[in-house]
Amino acid sequence: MTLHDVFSPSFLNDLHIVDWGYTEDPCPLSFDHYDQWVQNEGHGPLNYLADERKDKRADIRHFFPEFKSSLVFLFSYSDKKAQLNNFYENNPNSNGLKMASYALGFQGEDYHVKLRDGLKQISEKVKELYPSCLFSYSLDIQPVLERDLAFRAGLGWFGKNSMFISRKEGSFLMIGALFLSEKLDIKQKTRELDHCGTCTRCIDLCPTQAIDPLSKTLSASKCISTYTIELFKEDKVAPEGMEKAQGEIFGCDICQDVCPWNKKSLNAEKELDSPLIDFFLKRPVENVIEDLKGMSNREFKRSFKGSALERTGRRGLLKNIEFWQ
Ligand code: B12
Ligand code: SF4
Ligand code: SF4
Repeated sequence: MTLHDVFSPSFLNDLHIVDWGYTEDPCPLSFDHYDQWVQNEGHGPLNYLADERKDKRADIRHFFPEFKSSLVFLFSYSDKKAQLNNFYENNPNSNGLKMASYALGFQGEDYHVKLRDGLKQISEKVKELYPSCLFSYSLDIQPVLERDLAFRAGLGWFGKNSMFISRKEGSFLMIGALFLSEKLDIKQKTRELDHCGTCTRCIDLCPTQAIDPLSKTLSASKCISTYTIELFKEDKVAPEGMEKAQGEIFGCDICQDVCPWNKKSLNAEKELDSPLIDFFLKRPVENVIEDLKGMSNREFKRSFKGSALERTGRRGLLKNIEFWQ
């Protein structure tokens, strides 16, 4: 039995994994690129990218000293993206507000929890083959440059919109990785080339002009995603140009929606059924606001527990929705 047998298509499919790769390289190729971005204040209000955790990202061994190898996984939510587009375009009850599609992926559960469980299941399988192996993992919040890690594992490239793109799967993907204290008997994939070519759609169509085409990074303070997910208080000023966007109340998918690499992987087979849609996207906006105002923070937490929206909270969402009134 090898790892390739363990990672059968049905096992991976159940965990929403559409591709995976392997690398033994603990150091990002683009740390200097990231460091320069921080020096240029690209991180804006996201202080956790610029404080003492910045240098930790230079080497996975700062985070997991036993590191010898990593298995990197691409978790897709493009099915939900397709259903959400279908809802916006065809459902007469759509109130015009929009939500980042990852919030609806993975059965509507916060991916930090849902995909962590998936990574745990995988580590248990790997442990059957490598019983003395130690494990750690990275899934968004750890001090790891995950796009670079996925690049080192040969799974895709960095688009000009700074998204990590897979030729086969597009960019509606989350990246999750397991770190192991042993090397595995797996051949590393060849690193991917840049396939953006002369396209500039994401740069041209970002409403707030947040993308720097040369460095393929964003100015986080100009990005709607920062404003609508990371800034929780009502007194924050929205980025200039946000009024040209499309009703975003949690995250922003625009620079992915316009990317040609996302066209072929989207296929809406089923209707979207989600309590987040029912509450936020189907009712008159005044009713949504009224209900959020009438709730306590605790009631909000209880109603949306386990979803990605819990992070931004009641006040943050009210700030975002009122922007569109
Ligand atoms: C901070 C953060 C944000 C910030 C800043 C985003 C940014 N682009 O920097 C904000 C809040 C804006 C944000 C928004 C979103 N985010 Co976010 N975010 C992160 C986080 C926590 C850190 C990213 C970071 O370090 N940024 C600093 C920049 C400089 O680094 P970077 O983005 O990794 O980019 C690298 C490449 O650009 C590379 N590079 C560019 N050119 C070249 C050329 C060469 C030759 C080389 C070698 C490298 C290279 O160098 C950079 C440094 O390594 C990661 C999770 C993680 N731990 O990595 C998730 C992550 C990037 N986010 C993710 C997602 C899904 C989103 C959103 C789509 C959510 C939404 N719908 O609103 C948006 C997308 C916005 C966008 N276009 O990037 C996913 C992206 C998956 C993917 N397919 O790329 C990640 C990886 C989380 C995860 N575990 O899946 N995010
Ligand atoms: S997520 Fe939205 S605001 Fe941010 S860079 Fe992409 S299009 Fe621009
Ligand atoms: S829209 Fe064009 S330039 Fe932007 S990431 Fe996609 S292919 Fe690259």
